[in-house]
Amino acid sequence: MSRVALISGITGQDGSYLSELLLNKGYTVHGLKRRSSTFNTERIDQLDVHPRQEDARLFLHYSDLSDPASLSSLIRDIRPDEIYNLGAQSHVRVSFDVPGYTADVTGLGALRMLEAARAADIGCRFYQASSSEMFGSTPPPQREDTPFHPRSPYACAKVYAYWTAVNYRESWGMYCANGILFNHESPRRGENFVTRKVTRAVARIEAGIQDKLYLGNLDPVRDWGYAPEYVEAMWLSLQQEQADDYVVATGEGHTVQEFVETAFAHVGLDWRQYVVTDPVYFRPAEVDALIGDSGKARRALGWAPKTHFADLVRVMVDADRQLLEDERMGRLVRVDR
Ligand code: NAP
Ligand code: F7E
Repeated sequence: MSRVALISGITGQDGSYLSELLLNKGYTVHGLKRRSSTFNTERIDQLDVHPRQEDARLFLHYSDLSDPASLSSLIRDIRPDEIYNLGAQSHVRVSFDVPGYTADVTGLGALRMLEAARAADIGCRFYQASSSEMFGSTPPPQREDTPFHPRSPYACAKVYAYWTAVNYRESWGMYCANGILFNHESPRRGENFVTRKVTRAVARIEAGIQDKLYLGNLDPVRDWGYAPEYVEAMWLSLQQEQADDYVVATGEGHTVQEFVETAFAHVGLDWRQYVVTDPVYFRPAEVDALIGDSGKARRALGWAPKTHFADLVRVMVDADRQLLEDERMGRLVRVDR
């Protein structure tokens, strides 16, 4: 019998890679997709398994993390072995503009998923996509026992979701695992996160269709890893005898400016000629430095990052160059995004 997984956030960066991973492992995958006025399945369209096909193993369902009734019936009907809660309003800067919505979806959404799973009483395992943003202003290196000091509505919501998952483990004996994920990126990263904003701009500037790149604070340090490797850690976290919480990180820190320099240098351009500071991208409270110690995940899960900073930047810039070329040639299928 094929194992069954339910993924919230299946249309996002991580959801798309996790779907591929689980389908390759033989799982039947159900994804929770929210209603939007434009198509939002671009990242999983290449999986293209139509539910009418006899061998279909990928199914999408309309639901929403703000709608407890729909979550309950979904979990009751699907009876998943594993639930991955990746859905969130995940943009830190935006969370200052929509704090209530962020708390509802990113924080309470996790509670709603957990409560629906508990009520269904099906013994499923639960993964919560927690964030290094929870450490906020606590200096690096950060690991599982580092105190949280969140600096945004997003980070506060993630702290709530983190402790709720721990609480369901301790109170109800449910298998709940938190991944404390440090920044992870890929060609599928949303276009308004800094890495993708930069790599997309580099490709467009090289092609002569953009002349400036407006950015905020270039000083923060981030620990940037490669998203397909981080979804491996998610799956591994649910395959252990005991549920636990794990930092997932490369252990390498780089400033935003270093990312910018490396990306422009990859196509032979000097970033100083193109980058303009725009305070609109500053945050009311910044997180200065996040660098994770993933020793526990390495020991317990046998997980280790493989892609390092310079390769990550190169992969992302080259993917955006390819994407522009595909668009120019009128190619419609972009399976690598
Ligand atoms: P992402 O690309 O922004 O994807 C977020 C997903 O959540 C999308 O599928 C989105 O749907 C969905 N979503 C948003 N609001 C929802 C709602 N009300 N109901 C149901 N689904 C909703 O994020 P990601 O980078 O893949 O990250 C996955 C998870 O890991 C998130 O929880 C994020 O906070 C967390 N995380 C990410 C990082 C990172 O560096 N990437 C680091 C730490 C933690 P649409 O496609 O319709 O927008
Ligand atoms: O910003 C600075 C910005 O938005 C990184 C999410 O996946 O990782 C992500 O959150 C840094 C910040 O990611 C711009 O001020 C400068 O210091 O790419 P970001 P993030 O805030 O680190 C964590 C772990 C998550 O959990 C989140 O879900 O870059 N920065 N100029 C900029 N950032 C953006 N977005 N845009 C700029 O123009």
